[in-house]
Amino acid sequence: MNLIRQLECAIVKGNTKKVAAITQECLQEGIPPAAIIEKAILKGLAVVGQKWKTYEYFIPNVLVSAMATKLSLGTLQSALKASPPPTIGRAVAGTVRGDVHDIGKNILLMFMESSGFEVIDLGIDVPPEHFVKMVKSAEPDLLLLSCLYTVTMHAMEDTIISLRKAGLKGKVKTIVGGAPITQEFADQIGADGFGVDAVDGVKKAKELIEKSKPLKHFSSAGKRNA
Ligand code: B12
Repeated sequence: MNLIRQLECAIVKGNTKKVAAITQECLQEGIPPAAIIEKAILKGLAVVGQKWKTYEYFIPNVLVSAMATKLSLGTLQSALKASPPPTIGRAVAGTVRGDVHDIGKNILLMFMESSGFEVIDLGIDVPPEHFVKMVKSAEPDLLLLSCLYTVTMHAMEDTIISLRKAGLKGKVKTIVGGAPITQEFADQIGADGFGVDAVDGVKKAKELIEKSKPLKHFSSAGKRNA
């Protein structure tokens, strides 16, 4: 069985003992991290999702697969951090209130970091007021909101409303994403951008940074003045 297929199986089976070593072997073979994510990790997770739908897997099975995914992503992240590109912007990110899914967000953040974004990850189940607090203190260019559970989609809108109430809506660009999110929903809640996947998310992030560049002023200490 080739390495990519081995990694996919390790994700599906939740093989937390072997997954990091197989990921390392993939890297040593020269397989790019993006290909490892797409061809092994995302494929494995799709199989997990299917098995859950057909009642072959239950929450504990999904949890071990999620744990294996985190170990694999951690190995990829260490490799990517070894040669960081120049910083092009700062982003605050999190999974919205009520939602604990973070695999997709973590993949997006890895892609963001390897594309030159400084990322402040607030984790999962983040209430709107915490996003607001962090936008005030960290002064990011972008706020990245993730959501996977349809029941929590309204928390994205709540977050954007809270930003507006705090007078921050025009100061930070908001990008939303996650399996149930669409461009239509993003427009409806007043987000500045939507990314269908991690690659598209980085593309949208770069576009928004490009557009807002002329408006930004930095002091010599690198802090934004306006
Ligand atoms: C793994 C998983 C879990 C794990 C999560 C572990 C973790 N650390 O994330 C656990 C077991 C904890 C879990 C719990 C639950 N889950 Co769950 N879970 C899944 C599963 C199998 C895979 C999700 C996943 O990681 N996909 C892979 C990632 C990479 O995809 P992604 O998140 O969409 O991300 C990509 C893009 O969307 C995008 N993206 C994501 N975020 C962002 C943000 C921005 C800004 C941008 C630009 C892009 C972007 O980029 C990513 C990479 O390309 C799915 C099934 C499936 N087929 O998706 C169910 C699924 C999402 N879960 C589901 C449910 C119902 C639950 C529970 C309610 C179950 C329960 N009864 O308790 C709880 C939720 C509790 C809560 N309050 O959140 C349902 C949701 C249905 C719905 N109506 O919304 C699904 C669809 C399963 C199903 N078919 O029923 N779950």
